[in-house]
Amino acid sequence: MTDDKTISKTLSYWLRHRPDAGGLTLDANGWTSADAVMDALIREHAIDWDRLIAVVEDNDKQRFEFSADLAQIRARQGHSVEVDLALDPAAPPDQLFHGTVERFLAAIRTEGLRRMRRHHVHLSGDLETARRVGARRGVPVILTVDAAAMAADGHVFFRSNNGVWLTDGVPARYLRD
Ligand code: HQG
Repeated sequence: MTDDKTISKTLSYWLRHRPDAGGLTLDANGWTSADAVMDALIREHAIDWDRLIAVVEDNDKQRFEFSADLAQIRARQGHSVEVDLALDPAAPPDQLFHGTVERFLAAIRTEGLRRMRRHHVHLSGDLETARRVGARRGVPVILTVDAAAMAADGHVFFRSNNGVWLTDGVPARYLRD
C-alpha cells in the first residue's frame, strides 16, 4: 500500500506546483475540486476517500485543508503557482528562525533571505522546526531573524493557518547567527 508520505508528496506537487500534472485546475485562492483530486489519486495510488481524509487530517505539518463542505481542497502554503491565500498581516514575535545549510550562507549574508521559487520566505517560530527545515538539505544551520526590527521598519508578515511565518524577503541586516 502507498504510504501517507508518498500521498502527501503527490498532493503537495499538484496543489502547490503542478496542478496540471494531476489534471487539476486551481481557483484564484488555490482551491480545487476534492472529487477531481480523488479521481487523480485513485489513478496514481488506488486510495479511497477515507484514506485521503486521513492523510489531510493526520498530516504532520497540516499542509492541506478541505473547505467546510469537503467539496474543495487546497494546500495551506508553499505554492510556486500564483495563488492568493488571502492571509491577513500578523504581528510577528520578536524573533523568528530560518533553517538552512552552510553552502547557502555566503549568498544569504550578502543578499539576505530570498523567497526563491516560493511566494514568500518561510520562517519558524521555534528553533526545533527551523532545525528540521534545514535538516532537509544537510547539517542544519539556524539563522535568527530580528522580526521586531523588521516589523518596526514596515516589513509585513503573514502567518499561514498551519503556523508558518511568511514574509517577502529578509534583508541581511536583520539576520543574526
Ligand atoms: C535558501 C518545507 C541562497 C533557503 C519546509 C532554503 C519549510 C538562499 C532554500 C518550507 C537564499 C529555499 C520552506 C539566498 C534563501 N541565497 N540560498 N539569498 N535565500 N536561500 O524549500 O525555507 O514540507 O524554498 O535557506 O519544512 O527550506 O514543503 O525554502 O534552503 O516549511 O511543507 O534557499 O518547505 O515545508 O528552499 O522551506 P525552500 P525552505 P513542506
